[in-house]
Amino acid sequence: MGIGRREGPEPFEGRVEVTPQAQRLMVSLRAMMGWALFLAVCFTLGLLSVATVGAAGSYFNSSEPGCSGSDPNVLLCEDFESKDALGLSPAGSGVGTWASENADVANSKGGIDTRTKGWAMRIRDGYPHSICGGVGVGGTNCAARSILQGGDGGNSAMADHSLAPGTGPGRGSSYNEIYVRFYWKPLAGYVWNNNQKMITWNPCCANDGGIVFGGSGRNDEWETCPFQSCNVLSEGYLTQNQGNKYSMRNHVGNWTFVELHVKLNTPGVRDGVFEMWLDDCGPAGLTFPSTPTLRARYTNVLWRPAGENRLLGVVFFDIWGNPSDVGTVLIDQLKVTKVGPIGFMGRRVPRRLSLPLHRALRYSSKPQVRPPALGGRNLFSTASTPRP
Ligand SMILES: [Ca+2]
Repeated sequence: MGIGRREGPEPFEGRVEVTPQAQRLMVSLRAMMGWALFLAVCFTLGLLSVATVGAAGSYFNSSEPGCSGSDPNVLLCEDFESKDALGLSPAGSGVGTWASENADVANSKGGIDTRTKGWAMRIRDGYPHSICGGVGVGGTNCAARSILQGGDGGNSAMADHSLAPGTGPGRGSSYNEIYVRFYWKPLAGYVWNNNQKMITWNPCCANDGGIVFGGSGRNDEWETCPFQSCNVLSEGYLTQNQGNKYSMRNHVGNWTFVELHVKLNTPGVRDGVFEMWLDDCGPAGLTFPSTPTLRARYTNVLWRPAGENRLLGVVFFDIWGNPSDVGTVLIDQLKVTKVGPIGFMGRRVPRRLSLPLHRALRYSSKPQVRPPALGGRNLFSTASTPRP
C-alpha cells in the first residue's frame, strides 16, 4: 500500500450523483484550497526568512571577509558602517547611526536585536556613537566614536553585545575562550588618567553590565585587570611582558591594531590565558607589519574564583573610568572568534585571489608589501563575502 493511499472505495463512491455544477464547484474549492496551502507555506517561509535575517543581522554587520555568518568560529562582526533598524537621520554632518537608542528603550520597543543590531547602548549626554565620511580604518567610511570627559564614567559611549549564535531575543552563546580583534585610534589631545578600562570580560548577555571576569585597556599601555587577582586579591595588573612595549601615547592619530585573547581559568585555579597583540597601522590603517606583534602573554591568569562557573558571553566596550580619560577615540572593524589569532583585516584583492586575507597575511613568509593608496575605497574583498 502506498503511503497515504486508502484501501476500499473512495468516499461517497456510488452513493452521490455529481452534477456538472457540483463538479465545477469542487474544482473551484480544490483550487482555493491549493492556493490557501501555497500561501500558508509562503507565509511560514517568509517568517522564517525574516527571523533568520534578524538573527544573523544582529551579529554580522560587516563586509569583512569571514563575517557573513557562515563560519561557526566567528561569533561577532561589526564594521560600524550600517544604520540600525531605527534608520534615524544623522544628528549632524558626518555622524552615523549604527546604534542610536539606549538599551532600555530598545528593549521596551521590541528588543536590541531588532532595534540596535544587538548592541545594548548606554548613550550618555546624547553623544553620537559613530562618525562617517572616510574616517574608518583601512578606507572604510565609518567608525564608532567615544568621547571621554573625565570624572566618574566620563560620559563616554558604552555598549555590549552578546555572541553568536543567538539563543533567544537579546540572548547569545557562551565560550571558555575568545579572540577579539578591532582597531583603535585616540585623537589628538587625548589624556590618559590611569583609571580607564576599555573592555570588560563578562558572561552573557548584553545589557547585564557589571564586572565579572575583568577588564583591559588601562592607561597608554593597555594593562589588564583580572577581577579575581587584580580587584579582589590586589595583585596588580597584567602588563606588556614581551620586551617590546607599545604605548598608545606614541601613536595618537594613528590606527592601532588590537587583538586580545582571553581563555578562562579553571575556577579557582591559576591556569587562565591572556594574550595581546598591538601594532601601529598608520593614520588610515593602511600600513602594518607582516604579522601582528605579541606584547603580552600570560598562562597563569586567575580570572575567576572557585565556584564561578560562568563563561564568556559578551564583548563589552564599557569605556569606563573614575576619573576617566579625556579625549576622543575611534573604534572600528570588530571581529570576535572562538579560534585564533585573527590577525589583520583583509584587503581588496583580485577575485581569483579572494582568500581569507587575514590568514594569508598571517602565515605568509614573505615581507608584507605596503598596500597601494586606494583613494578611500573600502579595502575589503567584495568578491568573497557579501554583506548579509
Ligand atoms: Ca568601518
